[in-house]
Amino acid sequence: MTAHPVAADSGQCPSGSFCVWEQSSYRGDFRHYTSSNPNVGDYMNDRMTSYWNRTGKTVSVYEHSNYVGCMFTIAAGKSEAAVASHFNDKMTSLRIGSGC
Ligand SMILES: [Ca+2]
Repeated sequence: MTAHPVAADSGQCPSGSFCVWEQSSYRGDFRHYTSSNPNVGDYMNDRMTSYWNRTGKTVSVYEHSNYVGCMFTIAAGKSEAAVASHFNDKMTSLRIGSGC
């Protein structure tokens, strides 16, 4: 085990994107989004565990498709190495540029 703080790879997560990883600490399967997405699709559906918001805007994430079931709002620049357990592996849609 290491005590080093974990940080997302800025090379993997481009500026201007909302980045999502399937594992904690910005690891595992990865997608990044530059616009709102009403259904992230099978690859990332119900899998988000860590994220980094590099859009420069507020992002909101939802448990269901079409922005139904607000989970939480993410400020510009914020990242989390692991979302709260009750939000883990649930995100299905995301909105860039607005909270919920
Ligand atoms: Ca879901």
